[in-house]
Amino acid sequence: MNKESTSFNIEYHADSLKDSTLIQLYKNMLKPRLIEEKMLILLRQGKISKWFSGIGQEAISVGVTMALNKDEYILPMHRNLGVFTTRNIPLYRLFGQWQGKASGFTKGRDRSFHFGTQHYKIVGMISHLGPQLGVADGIALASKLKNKNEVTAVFTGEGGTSEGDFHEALNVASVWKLPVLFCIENNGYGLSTPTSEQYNCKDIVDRGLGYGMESHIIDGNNIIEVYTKVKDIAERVRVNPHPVLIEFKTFRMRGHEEASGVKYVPQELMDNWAAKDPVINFQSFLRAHTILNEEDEVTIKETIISEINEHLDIAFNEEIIIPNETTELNDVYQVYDYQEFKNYSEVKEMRFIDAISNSLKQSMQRHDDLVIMGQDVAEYGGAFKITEGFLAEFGKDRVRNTPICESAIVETAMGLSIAGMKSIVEMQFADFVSSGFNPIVNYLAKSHYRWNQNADVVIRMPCGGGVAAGPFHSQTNEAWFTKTPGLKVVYPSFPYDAKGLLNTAINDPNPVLFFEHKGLYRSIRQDVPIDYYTIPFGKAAVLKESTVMLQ
Ligand SMILES: Cc1ncc(C[n+]2csc(CCOP(=O)(O)OP(=O)(O)O)c2C)c(N)n1
Repeated sequence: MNKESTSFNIEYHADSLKDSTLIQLYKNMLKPRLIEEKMLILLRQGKISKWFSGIGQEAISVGVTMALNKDEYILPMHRNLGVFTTRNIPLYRLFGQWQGKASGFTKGRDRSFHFGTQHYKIVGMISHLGPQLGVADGIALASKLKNKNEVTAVFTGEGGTSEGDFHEALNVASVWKLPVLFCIENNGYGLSTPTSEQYNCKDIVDRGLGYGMESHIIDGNNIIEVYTKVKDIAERVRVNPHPVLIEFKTFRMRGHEEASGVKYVPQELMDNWAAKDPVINFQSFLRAHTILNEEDEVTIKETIISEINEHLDIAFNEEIIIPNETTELNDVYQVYDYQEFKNYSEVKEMRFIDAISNSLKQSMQRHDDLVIMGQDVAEYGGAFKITEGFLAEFGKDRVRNTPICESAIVETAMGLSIAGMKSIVEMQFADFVSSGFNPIVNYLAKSHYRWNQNADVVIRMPCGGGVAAGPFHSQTNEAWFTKTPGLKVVYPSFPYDAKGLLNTAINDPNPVLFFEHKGLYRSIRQDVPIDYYTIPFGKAAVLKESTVMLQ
């Protein structure tokens, strides 16, 4: 039978798809719907405390996830339960996560969707919404540098598109031709804010034009359209890496979270969109085309419901976590097994700036997967010429000029780390780190504590003054970071220390802010080993011994 249909509220063109694929799409949409229905009951019974609903938006999560390969990263939001279930995460682990149990992914530290899992190639959001868009850039950059022919899909709501992170991430992806699918779920409201108060253009994809980016509008309630179009886009992007902006038109059928309700949404809108329910319409379509009969429908539903109940039992019966201070503290940083290198012979007098440049060069030679990113660091050699000549030796892939977008570049560095690469970000001046502050203190600093994901990133911070450069080119702002758990802050005073400590910072898999006082760059000199060496963090150098006792 011809699998075309216009007799429903949604027009399906399913001729190119096998019946088995259609049934799988249906099952994958039904599962998050049934889980949510159960969660709403548990919420009313007081057995769970909060819920962010994606009811009515299942076709987007499921269609995108099924269009991607298992090894390709997806960065979902709070309404994308279908991403997690379609990647087949055992349900008890998801329930355990929401109940703060050990079978979840964050050791009970965040009972929400704020987690990732390398096993399922899912990188969950942080509350601040926008930063994950730049993280997707980093994952896609790693894929491109390693010629993996993979795409990365990242989600945001239309509300999130108002954040600077969105614009920075799109711009970087476009300039660097990164294989990212930016998936915007335009569901009408950001909490209580309607689209008319969120942006002032007809469609959000119109913005793609400004970034020189391929863009599409897709009916987000039509599972066939989502799946087939995203599949086609992903296939093209794998062979020809470039970013694509996709706006999925859909609607948020419940409150922002359950407690806040939908009083501010006109009833007519709710009714119109209820008629376009992605699960009910697709089910009717499958039934009308005898791809699904009543008996199968009942069996599928019962199977999912018993799976949900069985896994809920496991999660509810799991002991609660008794917090333990040592475990909490130990998880803030990834354990780093410091490796000492001190077999050097020859020394050479170096200025502070030469010692840093020398460390960067030797580290680039040692670590094939190390990338340097910053404004004007390539041909120009950086504002202080520290990376002069690097482009010729290491090439444009690894020595990367960036647009002026501190947030997106810090986020890209995080993405590189998720994909197993190392990076150094040069802040042109430490003062400008304020434009990349959020991802540093909320993403890089907290990832290991949240879900065991390290941020193998060094952020170089040329700081300090003494040259009458005013309050925007001379701050010594290390105190902004020393109070944030999860970061390491290093601030050397001598050329010998600068080289050894920077080498250690680059080897350390944790995020390190490396402060370089500009007043020292060309004013002090010291004998520094020519060979590679390291100095451990947190151990004072003995500069002078004394026998005089202080009273
Ligand atoms: C930086 C930041 N500001 C505000 C919030 C509070 N907040 C959480 S979700 C949300 C609405 C998001 O709307 P949208 O991006 O359209 O996604 P939707 O919830 O509609 O799926 C707001 C305002 C936040 N989490 N982060």
